[in-house]
Amino acid sequence: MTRINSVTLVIALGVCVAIGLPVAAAIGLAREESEERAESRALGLAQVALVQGEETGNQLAAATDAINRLPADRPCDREGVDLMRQIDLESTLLQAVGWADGNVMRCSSIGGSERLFDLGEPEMTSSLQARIRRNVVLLDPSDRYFVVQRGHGVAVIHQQLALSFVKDYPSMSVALFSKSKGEILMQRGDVPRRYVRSSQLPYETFRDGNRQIAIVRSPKYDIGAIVVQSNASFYSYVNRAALILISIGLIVGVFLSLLLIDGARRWTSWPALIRSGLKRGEFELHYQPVVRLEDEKIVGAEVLVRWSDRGNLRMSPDQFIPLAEDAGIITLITDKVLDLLVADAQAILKIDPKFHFAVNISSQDIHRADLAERLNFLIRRSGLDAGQIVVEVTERSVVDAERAEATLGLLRATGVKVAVDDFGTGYSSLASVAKMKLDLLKIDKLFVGAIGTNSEVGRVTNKIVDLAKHLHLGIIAEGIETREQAEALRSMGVEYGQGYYFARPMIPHDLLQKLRKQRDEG
Ligand code: G
Ligand code: G
Ligand code: MN
Repeated sequence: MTRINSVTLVIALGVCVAIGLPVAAAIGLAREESEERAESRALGLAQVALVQGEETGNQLAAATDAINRLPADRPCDREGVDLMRQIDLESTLLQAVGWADGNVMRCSSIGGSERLFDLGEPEMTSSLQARIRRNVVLLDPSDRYFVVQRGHGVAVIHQQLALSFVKDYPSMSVALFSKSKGEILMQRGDVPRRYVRSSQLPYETFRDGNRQIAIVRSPKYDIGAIVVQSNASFYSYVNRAALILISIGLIVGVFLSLLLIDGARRWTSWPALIRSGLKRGEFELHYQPVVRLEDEKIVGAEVLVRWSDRGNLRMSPDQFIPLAEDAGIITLITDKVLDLLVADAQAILKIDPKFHFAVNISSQDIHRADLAERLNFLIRRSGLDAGQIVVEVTERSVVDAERAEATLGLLRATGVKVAVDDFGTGYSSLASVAKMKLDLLKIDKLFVGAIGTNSEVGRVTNKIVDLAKHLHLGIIAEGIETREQAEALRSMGVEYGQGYYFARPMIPHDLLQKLRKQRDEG
């Protein structure tokens, strides 16, 4: 038990490691790759911002040049305002244009010549003599505009228009700055001023803690663009993904471990339960009558073990027989069956002294040295003739080993008959069965069920019967459920039959009653 548990633990750990390691490795790689990517991505975005800034500069220069060409004595007459509206319409990055004298915009594309706007003092003057105001209120008091003035020409840019593309990158901050002043002109997100370094380099990238910074500078205008990729939030995405993946890995690991532990527990405790069930007498025998097809008289029975606790079936033999085989304790069950048979047989023999018993044994029983001895014991104690005992071996167990041949030889020397059970469901050829010098062949219910179905299997049934007769093997057909099947088998020359059509497996009491009735009817 403890050994199994530690084995289970090791397997469970192995499963966790097997799942956890690749996940962790994948995340490590993703993280490394994401650092490289952060750099090139930030640089690329800074480039985009700069191109946008330069294009704004181009439109601004063209607009202010045109406005500056207006006659200085009457810039705000109809032609002047029409020109401004025309420029406004045609420019994609300018919100409005106007003509200013000092700090007062006398006419504009938005206010015509009627409305004046006080622009306030310029905050800075660029190296190209552009006067810059960053927070001008125009029509709506809640909006702030970026206003550039060259001579009399004024161009209005919405604070964030030039940078609007970054809204698609939530972990990114971007700014346009003045190269000569080191001042931030406009920004989206938060770009600390200290990152805006003065340098002649066209571009540079650097890291600050877990932030990736990229700067590009315009060769044409007094502007540069800076992008701050806040890796913290970028990595928090990676970390979140990692967390999810690792959790999934762990959950799967734990789940698999539980399955393993559960499996191991079954594996360890079922044999224990079977052992204690054997000790407590929870096993009993049922008997399924075997009839002679010719007259449908019961001539014997297949002995079928049942595991029940005070009448309640604990587990079907289809389940516990394989479990016992895996655990290597099937021989204990076989011994129990033989013991129980000694007790049951005596009463049966009193009614029918020639009654046959067919006992199922497993492939492990065949490899026992003491099987023949156990059968001899049964013979002595029960008063049965050896020839009244049929040992049913499965097809696979007789064909696979040389040792099987030796044991079967010993068995036949005691005089018991040997039958191949479930014939046709294994892999053996009839020829290899013939070599084993068996006595009987049990045709599996699969073939019996196919009788009259005009199927391939149905035709094989005929062949098996023919070959068995050719090899002088007796035949028992099992799983007979209908009169048609019984008749068809009889007409093929099959001697014995077994199945629900005649009788189901029954307790000894019922078998005795049936046999008494048969005897009394003559
Ligand atoms: O009738 P039943 O459902 O019991 O049969 C289920 C399976 O269990 C069949 O394949 C049958 O051969 C097998 N079986 C029944 N009793 C025994 C037994 O005592 N020993 C072995 N080895 N198999 C048995
Ligand atoms: O493997 P073996 O032949 O020992 O198994 C016999 C099994 O076949 C038992 O489970 C028994 O209950 C079952 N059995 C017996 N007669 C019939 C039958 O007529 N039809 C079906 N389907 N099963 C049967
Ligand atoms: Mn059987």
